[in-house]
Amino acid sequence: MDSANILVSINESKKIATVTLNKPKELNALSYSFLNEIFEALDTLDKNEKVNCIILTGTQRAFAAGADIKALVDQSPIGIWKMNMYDLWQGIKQIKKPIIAAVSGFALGGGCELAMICDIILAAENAVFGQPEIKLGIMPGAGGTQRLPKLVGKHKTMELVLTGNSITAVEALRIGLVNKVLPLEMLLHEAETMASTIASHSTVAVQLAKESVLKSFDMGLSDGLAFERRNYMTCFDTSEQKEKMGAFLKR
Ligand code: DAK
Repeated sequence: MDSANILVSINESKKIATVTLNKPKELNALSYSFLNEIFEALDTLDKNEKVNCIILTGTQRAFAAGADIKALVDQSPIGIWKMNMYDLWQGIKQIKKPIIAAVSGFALGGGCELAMICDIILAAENAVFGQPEIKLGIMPGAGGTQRLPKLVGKHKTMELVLTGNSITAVEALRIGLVNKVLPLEMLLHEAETMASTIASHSTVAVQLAKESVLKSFDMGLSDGLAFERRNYMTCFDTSEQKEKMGAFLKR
């Protein structure tokens, strides 16, 4: 799971893991093989019972500067279809454990889309977000036109997607794209603190809550509420629910 391109560290006592994208020379450009490595690292951690929450981060200069343009320049539509990158994006979307993106430097194109697939985004002061695909004669292809409007609304999305201009971490916070902006040296510390808090809660409740929130993006309100109700009831089948409620009542 650990390779030169992807560094994985697990803190068993806190039940958190950190996945670091480590291709600094290319600003973590997302080739098919690199995205596959990212998916495999996340998928392995998703199956690891010693981990309850995952942090995804990059280098100081780049979270990820987008898809690898070298691998795209000569592509045909069928070539892109055969590359089947969509399955990898879908696979990352289906990770059950919460993922906190700790973004410093560039999060552009596919890099911004990768951050948006995560459940919480913490940004260092030097973070830069954007969907610059339009400048390359293409458009976002991994959720930029779908997730961004749900996070920041139609007009801001149009501005980002149609101008290709980037925004600072502070602007990303102002429009609701990120949760917090932190000094670079505090970024991982804050991510670890937040991940530890999440990881300390019932594993089942945390994963069912994540699943329920994500369903709100895909379902209408009535179906979403019915889905939520089932997941809510399932929590009552866990020992944690009995222990935590019992402990509260014994205080
Ligand atoms: N691809 C390949 N190489 C990249 C790269 C990228 N996206 N971004 C940077 N690099 C490489 C540069 O070529 C350079 O390599 P060398 O020349 O040193 O060998 C090295 O990283 C450092 O970059 P710069 O020299 O350019 O550094 P600067 O500080 O001057 O500029 C920058 C940093 C991030 C502003 C600039 O590098 C830049 O504009 N990069 C491109 C950003 C971009 O346009 N990103 C969007 C790419 S398109 C799909 C789903 C999604 C997508 C595609 C398919 N499917 C499901 C099929 C997504 C598409 C995209 O993301």
